[in-house]
Amino acid sequence: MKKLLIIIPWTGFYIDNRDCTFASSPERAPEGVVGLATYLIRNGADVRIADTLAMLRDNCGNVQVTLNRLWEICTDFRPDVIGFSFFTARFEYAAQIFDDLRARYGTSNAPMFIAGGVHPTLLPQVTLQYLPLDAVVVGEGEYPLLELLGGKHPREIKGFFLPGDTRIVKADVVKNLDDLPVPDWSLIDIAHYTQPSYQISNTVLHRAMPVTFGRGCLYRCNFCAHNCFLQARHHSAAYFIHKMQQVAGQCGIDTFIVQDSSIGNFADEWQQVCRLLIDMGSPFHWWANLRVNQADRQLLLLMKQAGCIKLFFGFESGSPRILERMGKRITVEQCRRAAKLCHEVGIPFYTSYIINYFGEEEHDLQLTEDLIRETCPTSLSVNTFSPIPGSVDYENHIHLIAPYINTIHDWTRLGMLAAPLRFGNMPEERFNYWRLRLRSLKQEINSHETTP
Ligand code: B12
Ligand code: SF4
Repeated sequence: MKKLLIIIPWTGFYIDNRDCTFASSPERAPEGVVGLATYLIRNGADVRIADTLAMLRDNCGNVQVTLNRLWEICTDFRPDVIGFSFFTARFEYAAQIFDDLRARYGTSNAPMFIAGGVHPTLLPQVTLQYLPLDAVVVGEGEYPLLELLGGKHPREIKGFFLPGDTRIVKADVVKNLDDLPVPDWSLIDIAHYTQPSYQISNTVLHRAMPVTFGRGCLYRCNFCAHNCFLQARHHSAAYFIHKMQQVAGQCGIDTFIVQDSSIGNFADEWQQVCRLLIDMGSPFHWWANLRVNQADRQLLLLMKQAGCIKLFFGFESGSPRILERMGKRITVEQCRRAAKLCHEVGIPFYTSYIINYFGEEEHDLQLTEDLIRETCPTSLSVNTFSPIPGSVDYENHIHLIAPYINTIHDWTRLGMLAAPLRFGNMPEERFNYWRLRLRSLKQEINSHETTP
């Protein structure tokens, strides 16, 4: 079998950043890549992960030192294939690393260079335009990579997209997630990722690891790319409990981030998970995302008993008109009800909002402020809208975005939700006023999280 090195690119935040402490600026551990590598290894492949994000942090933001270290890994491991894994926010940094490696390898003895993940899947041609790779993989990586490492030519493998190709064929998805092994976290630096961090755990510090119950989402909100290629599926309850136990043992933690789109998408199965946890004496703390229309008292009571210490809701806007435009399929009344239930049941809850949406008026932002004040979440985040690749809004408004995309850095800005585009109906100074005003509510209300 061929040898594969998967590279996780860094993010711009850490470049030259000597001061960042883990508690203020951490990352969540990369479960997707670690799970993928574990699957390939269990099937006989020799795979390593070069987590340049953790490496750059350890090197106090020094890119050159990190690239030298990466080169040492390459010369020591001698991979046949180097695969980059990235979403749009890290496109630019994947290119930076690729350019460096290509120059170091020269033309002879270079491994095959490929890429996979959200961005190469959504935009294979754009990926190849900026990164002259040998191929990209469209869709889930498990099956195509196993075939490649087993010796098949990429042309014969479903999911591979090569330079010059015009037809995109997605790789087959893993239908039964229970067929996948539990991620082997020893493939990356466990100690690094289990440091307590505010970014990971918000207002109260926890040592927590991610754990995914299902892939994809049942919804398709216009601004979101969550189900861009991941068909919705989930583990069985028994497998998921086994996964939690294994990860807790491997990483020495008892707290989990259930990073699914919404655990309410699979409410019956999630209740089974909760009952199994309760039967075990609720040994773990965990938090998860939930859509407001899926919140009900019974579910919340059960989840609390099963170790749920907080919930995350996308309230998105206090304006019914804007919610409608977003295709979110929730109502302001459902937001109020979800908040009320959390207060009554005693589960801290975090809400997020999107501003700068199409046709937004100051009046809509006032309604969002009213909703925040009325529902009094434990904490909140206010995100500026950008139409990210993979979303309906990207597909429908590419003509508005295209003039602003001239370099690879512009792609990264778009992926970071930082495109310099205003979609609301108000002058820039009024938009800035509202952004600061809504964000400042976080300080006002963020004083009452209950620790478990
Ligand atoms: C967990 C997560 C995070 C974690 C990342 C943890 C980590 N280190 O991996 C955190 C919280 C840090 C994060 C941050 C952000 N995220 Co995020 N995140 C996710 C989430 C919810 C799950 C990712 C996941 O594990 N998926 C499941 C696994 C199985 O899929 P996967 O990782 O893509 O891997 C599979 C394939 O892609 C492929 N594959 C992956 N790598 C490779 C490599 C090779 C070589 C090959 C062949 C195949 C391959 O095989 C894998 C197994 O099947 C996704 C939603 C989603 N649907 O993916 C959003 C998502 C990726 N995030 C998104 C966004 C926008 C962001 C942020 C910009 C948000 C923000 N406001 O700041 C930031 C960017 C931060 C940064 N600077 O990089 C968008 C990306 C859209 C896009 N076009 O890029 C998504 C799709 C969510 C959404 N709602 O739209 N995110
Ligand atoms: S916003 Fe939430 S519910 Fe809507 S598509 Fe994205 S993950 Fe699914």
